[in-house]
Amino acid sequence: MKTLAYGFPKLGEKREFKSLLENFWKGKIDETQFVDGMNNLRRWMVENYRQNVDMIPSNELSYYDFVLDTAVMLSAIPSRFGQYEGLKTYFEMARGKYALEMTKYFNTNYHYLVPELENAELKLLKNYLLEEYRFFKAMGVETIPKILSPFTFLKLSKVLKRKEEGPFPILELSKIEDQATFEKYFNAVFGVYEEVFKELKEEGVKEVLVEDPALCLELKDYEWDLVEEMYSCLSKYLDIYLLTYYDSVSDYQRYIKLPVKALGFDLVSNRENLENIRRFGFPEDKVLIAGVINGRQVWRACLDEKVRLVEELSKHAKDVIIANSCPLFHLPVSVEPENELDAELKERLAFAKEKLFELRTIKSAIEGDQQARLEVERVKKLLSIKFGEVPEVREKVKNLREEDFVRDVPYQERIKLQQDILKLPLLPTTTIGSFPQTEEVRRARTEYRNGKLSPEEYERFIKEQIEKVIRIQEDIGLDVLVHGEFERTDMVEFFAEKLGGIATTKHGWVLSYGSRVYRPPIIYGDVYRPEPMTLKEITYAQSLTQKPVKGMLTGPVTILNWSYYREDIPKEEIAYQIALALLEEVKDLENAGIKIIQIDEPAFREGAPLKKRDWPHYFSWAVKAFRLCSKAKPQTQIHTHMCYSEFNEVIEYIYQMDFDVISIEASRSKGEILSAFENFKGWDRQIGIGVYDIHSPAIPDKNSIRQILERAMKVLPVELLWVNPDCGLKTRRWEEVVPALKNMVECAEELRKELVSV
Ligand code: THG
Ligand code: ZN
Repeated sequence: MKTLAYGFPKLGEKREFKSLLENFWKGKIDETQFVDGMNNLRRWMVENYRQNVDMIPSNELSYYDFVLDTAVMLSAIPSRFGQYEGLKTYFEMARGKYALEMTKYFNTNYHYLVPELENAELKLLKNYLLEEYRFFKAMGVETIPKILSPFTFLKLSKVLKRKEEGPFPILELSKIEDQATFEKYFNAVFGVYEEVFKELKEEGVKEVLVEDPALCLELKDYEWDLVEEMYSCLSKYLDIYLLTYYDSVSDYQRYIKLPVKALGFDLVSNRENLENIRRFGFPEDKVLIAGVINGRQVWRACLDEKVRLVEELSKHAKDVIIANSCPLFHLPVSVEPENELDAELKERLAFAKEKLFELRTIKSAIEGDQQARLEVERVKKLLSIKFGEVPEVREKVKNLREEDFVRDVPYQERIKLQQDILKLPLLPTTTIGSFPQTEEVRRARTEYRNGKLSPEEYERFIKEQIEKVIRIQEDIGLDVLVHGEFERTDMVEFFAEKLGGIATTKHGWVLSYGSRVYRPPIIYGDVYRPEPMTLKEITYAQSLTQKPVKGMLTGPVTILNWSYYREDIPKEEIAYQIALALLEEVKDLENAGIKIIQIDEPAFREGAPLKKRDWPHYFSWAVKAFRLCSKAKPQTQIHTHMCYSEFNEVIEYIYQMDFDVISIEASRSKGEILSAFENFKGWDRQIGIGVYDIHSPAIPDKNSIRQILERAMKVLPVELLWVNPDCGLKTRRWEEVVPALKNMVECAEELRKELVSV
């Protein structure tokens, strides 16, 4: 019996990955220093594997995103980037002015860059697998190159439908929906993979790890046909170890017949894979990769159960490999440095390093190792003790009734009451909430945390920042203001720190995209609000201006989806607990005279399971959780915000959330999101289509903003439109933000004048 692990976090113990990238971008280090640093990280990752598991993957350290690497490997480089010139082009594609679109990888908070296929002429540009294999081989380490499958690659890609020239070329991209297009690109992509595999074989490589999570989506027959064809051809070159994750495979019968050496199963996301193995058996001639250690949650595994599970699987399969259930990069590196965590909680946690150790322990215990057996027993006892219960919270959730999820007055009536109070112009302008988190702001927060600034001094500092940002917004001429969120680190972490039942870490960083990191909080117990969370800052901001200031909250679904969460109660119950805590905040804000409350739900879509048949259940509670926390007075205008997801397919559910206004990120895929509203019969909610991409440092000119607004006006009545950037501005600099917003406001004013004079 062997162990395998994959997807170990590349971030490094001290976020070295982030520093290397950012220093390289700033020109503080040159390419040689950059590559040397990255090679150190590569060795460190492999060393972690080597100490614990038998099979070691390579090609796991992408300089930005592994989907982008796959696109580069295939030379799928849109023509606007010109000839590929190494890292320069690579980072242009990732974060340049006309960068690729970014979206979430399946149902996770990891963002990948969406490959854009302009045509089906692809060739092998860079064999990353071979390069990395050689790198480790030279050190005397035998690794198994890992790659995304051609199939999943295509499921994540978009093809170019139409290009609209103009000051800002608008691209109409769409997922591949029809068989002919799919086959055309499949053949092209597949041809390059054959070459990659051929080169590996010539190098003496025997095995390859192929990640194919798209096999957990509901697929069409022709898609399965292509997958079969693909593996029967690729298997001629190398032994394929197939990995699927985030859900059960969608067609067990077809999956187990794939002509590969080993078949991987996620055995923690739900019970379906296991039930299928039990019911239908497992082919004799294949290896079963048992994903038993959860790569997405931080809980220590009940090793006893895992040992028994692997033993059971060994009865079905001749050969079993013990593995993690999905990539480990959803986890921080190690629990060890978390000195400030409650000891009882810390003991229950396992991050990436500890998960590797768990894999090793399971194997050793099965092989009869005495020490491992003692560890299994110790963990079993530890986990049997209950933790973090608050009976009142349970009671409140149990007593919820249908009317708690419904606002008292329907939208068409509410909107009149709201407009009587707010008196907003046509095309009202606003921002999403955060303003630049400057060095000064970060420093003040750090100094406050380590006691260098007293609470009074810190409060004074935040108040100064709020006053400054209110004046700036008034100068720019925005209609609805925000307080800037200077007191907040991350939009989820901030609330997690204030809520009971949720812990935050000090070093638990996880990559979100590129070099951007966040620390997912840990929901370990029943959630409640000990005291108001945002009231002081918002009401202070409102006291400084006649214009409405939005109260800013993060929604229950997002707090839940961007945190690790307990698994002993249903996810929906946790969502309702958080929603009830947020509702208390909404009421406090209303009572303090706040007229608009924005409850952001950027993770609303990504929480959806992979299979559409599971969507009704997920969205039913996700919608309800939002409605529960947003049951405000009819006069209070409820906004929400979403970004970096594929929204089109879930627009019906978004509508059911019953907000008054939504702002939605769309800068890189406007055509697509607008067509969703076009196709939606009876869409009546106000909507702010992001008019520029905050992800890029470029300052949008008035023409490009106007182009987007005019497009939106063709699809939606102008009365419904708001004007805003596509996301929060915290990662931008003031020098970029002020001129960008000025252009935006001027553009809205010009359009207003023209519309009135017609
Ligand atoms: N918070 C969380 N998840 C998110 C977002 C967020 N997911 C989607 C979306 N926003 C994009 N993700 C991020 C994540 C991190 C950052 C920006 C966008 C970011 N992080 C700082 C950094 O990497 O420098 C954190 C540094 C710090 O606080 O010290 O800017 O907003 N949970
Ligand atoms: Zn956003």
